[in-house]
Amino acid sequence: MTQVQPQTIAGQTIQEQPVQATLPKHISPGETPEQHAAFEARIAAGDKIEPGDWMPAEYRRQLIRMISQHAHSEVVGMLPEGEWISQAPTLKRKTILMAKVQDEAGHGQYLYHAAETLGATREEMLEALLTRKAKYSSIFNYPTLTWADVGMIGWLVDGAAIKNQTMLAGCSYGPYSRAMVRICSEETFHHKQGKEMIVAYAQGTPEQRRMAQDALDRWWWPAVQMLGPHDSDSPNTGVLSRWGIKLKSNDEVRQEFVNEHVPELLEAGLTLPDPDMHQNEQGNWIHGPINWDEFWAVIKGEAGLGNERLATRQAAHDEGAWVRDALQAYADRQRRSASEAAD
Ligand code: BYC
Repeated sequence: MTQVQPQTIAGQTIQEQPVQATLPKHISPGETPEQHAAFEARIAAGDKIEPGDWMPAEYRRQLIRMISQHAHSEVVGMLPEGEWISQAPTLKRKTILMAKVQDEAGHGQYLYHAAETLGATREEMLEALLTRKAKYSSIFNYPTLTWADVGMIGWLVDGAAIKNQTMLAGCSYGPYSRAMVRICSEETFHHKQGKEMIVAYAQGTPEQRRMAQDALDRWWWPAVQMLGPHDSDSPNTGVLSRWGIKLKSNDEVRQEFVNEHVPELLEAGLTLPDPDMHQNEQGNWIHGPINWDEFWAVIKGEAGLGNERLATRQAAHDEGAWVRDALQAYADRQRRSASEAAD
């Protein structure tokens, strides 16, 4: 508490009430620095924070924001590839793609459950998605124009996602960290099948090579953007790093992604759509400037397919209402039978 000296105003002595010293932004009203210190000591010791544990309100809010947006990305992320299931060129490619798209639905489920452990309801999260209060990954607002886009999504988008999610597997919140371990092992299969497909086309007929290069030309920059704004423009990284949610910054993860993928794409005989790309003395591949205006326009739905994606999700949500009603009626009946049996 700050001690306040009495003041004399218009001849009267005013004894002001002691005022609460301003607390840092990450400490919410009602929380004490001591509670925060104990919480941060647990994180420093490598403990996982579990659902029933005390946690700062801002830690909870940040996790709900991030995990629910991650869940939305998995679910909306089914749309660009899902469009190609009926047009896959062979039975083998079709079964792989079906398995991949089903995996993404499963990832959405694990993640919605992880966010529910923090007190968010499924209804609130879906409402936030459908009314644009919550974001989902910019990458899924790009169209899949040819079959090669399916392979390029596996190679680049899942490749970028693995870099980010391997880091999140070590995060301080138990349910998110454990979901990431399982998701990453499935993403590894997605990444391998995408790379195998594109390498085959890059070494195939001239038409296949053209298709692979065209897919790289369109997906490279969105994949680089997907890992988030530069650290200098990333308002959430500070507090997420402080609390062991993000163990690496956006630019660090992006550098890992670029370092792994550039040599592999070049080895496949493809050309990066970035005239500034070069390797520096430390061995890092350095990319040219990123078009952040495009990134934000795509997120806001001013460019790309954001409006169509949300309309598709809204239609699926409306058409699925009877399933949710039926599940609710079944759960109510089970509860009634259980309570009648107990009487
Ligand atoms: N798109 O302070 P920042 C998959 C927002 S799906 C849209 O750096 P943060 C797959 C950000 O939300 C895998 N918005 O944020 C599925 C924030 O706005 P709000 C998707 C973005 O959280 C199907 C603002 O920009 N992975 O693998 O520290 C098929 C400032 O950013 C984007 C995840 O979701 C973006 N790309 O860091 C195939 C991973 N980037 O929320 C594959 C979980 C930033 O304050 N999420 N924004 O309004 C994360 O790791 C982090 O949230 C991010 C951003 C690295 C993405």
